[in-house]
Amino acid sequence: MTLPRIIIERCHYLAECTEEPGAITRPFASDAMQCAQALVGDWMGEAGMTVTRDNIGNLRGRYGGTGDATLLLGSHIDSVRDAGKYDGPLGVIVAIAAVQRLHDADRRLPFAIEVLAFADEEGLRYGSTYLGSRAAAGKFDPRDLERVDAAGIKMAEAIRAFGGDPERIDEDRWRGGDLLGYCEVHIEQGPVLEARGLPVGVVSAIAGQSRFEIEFIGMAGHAGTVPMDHRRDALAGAAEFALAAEAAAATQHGMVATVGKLEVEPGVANVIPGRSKLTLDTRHSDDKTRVDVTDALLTRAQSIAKTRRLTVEIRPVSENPAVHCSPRLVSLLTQAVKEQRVEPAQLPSGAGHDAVVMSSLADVGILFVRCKGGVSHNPAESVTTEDVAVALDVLSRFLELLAKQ
Ligand code: HGY
Ligand code: MN
Ligand code: MN
Repeated sequence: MTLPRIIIERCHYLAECTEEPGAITRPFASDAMQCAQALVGDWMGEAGMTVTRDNIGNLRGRYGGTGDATLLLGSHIDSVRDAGKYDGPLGVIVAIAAVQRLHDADRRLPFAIEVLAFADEEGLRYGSTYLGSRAAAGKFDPRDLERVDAAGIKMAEAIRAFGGDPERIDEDRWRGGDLLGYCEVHIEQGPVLEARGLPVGVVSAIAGQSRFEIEFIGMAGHAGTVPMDHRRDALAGAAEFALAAEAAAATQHGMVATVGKLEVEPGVANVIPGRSKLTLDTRHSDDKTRVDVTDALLTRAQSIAKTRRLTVEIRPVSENPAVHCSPRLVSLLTQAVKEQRVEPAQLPSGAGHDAVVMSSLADVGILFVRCKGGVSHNPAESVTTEDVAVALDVLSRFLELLAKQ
């Protein structure tokens, strides 16, 4: 079986590691993650890598070189709920395959390669993004250890149960000497490459992202007896806010705003909702635009609460400024794409990636792979073996070009 075919097969194997039979849901520090790491660890070993797991739970495969510097490759192997097979895993498995090629040819490059399978990029379990890459980049916020999941389990406990030591996450930061950069292969999760008939593209920049938790507090009451003008309906407030977020984003080219999660209490048909908790995710490639629209939305939340006689609590969850990929890595990736006789397209990423955090540690580059209909965060996510073959050849060529520098 060819390596590209093996890559696709491995993404399918990894999809079996889930907390929800019939769907792909692989949260941070879960049994599903243990299952995935057992597979990825084996594949790293087969490619001649030494495999370690750090305290936050990242899996790290190292393939030595003849020089002291290291190139980092990788992506994440956690998922959103009811995810696709490729968001994250494709990048890790293509990176392992590129090392496999070197190992099979008994080749060592003038630098080491370390493949990082990050433990939590999506933030599904604890709401905070990039836990794995933050630990590796020395940007982990210990206050996150206090976060509690839906089952009431603190992050510190989850890390301990998973085999890590929450007191020693600081030791996960990269201490391996000079870095040549961090390069991530990832599905595009958008429609551009498909529209242009291209198998791969090189990412120019990653949009900035703000994430908030917003809670509206009103008054639970009897659905049959409280007149409409006496109500303090927390869900109606949240609904008005969600539509305001949609409208605000629509007025700014390139802006997106999403209310992705909404919890309602007590969540009973004949009770006026007393509390509603929602998430707000705003993004734009220009940080000032993102911050201005987001600030206006938070002010709108206050005015909605005032008009509806609600109280509102606004809690920041995370903020990541826009990140520009390294011109050096962009140019090497572009050269490698050209050598596959593919038109080298450059495009921005609306999705966040571990490269956002890794950019604090090293130059970053991302190679996008076309995905069908641009669909992602959805079980319908799909790529072709042919496009994966191009991506693998581009990555292999990128390694050679880097070795020549
Ligand atoms: O939300 C994102 O952009 C990424 O999938 N974590
Ligand atoms: Mn994702
Ligand atoms: Mn991803």
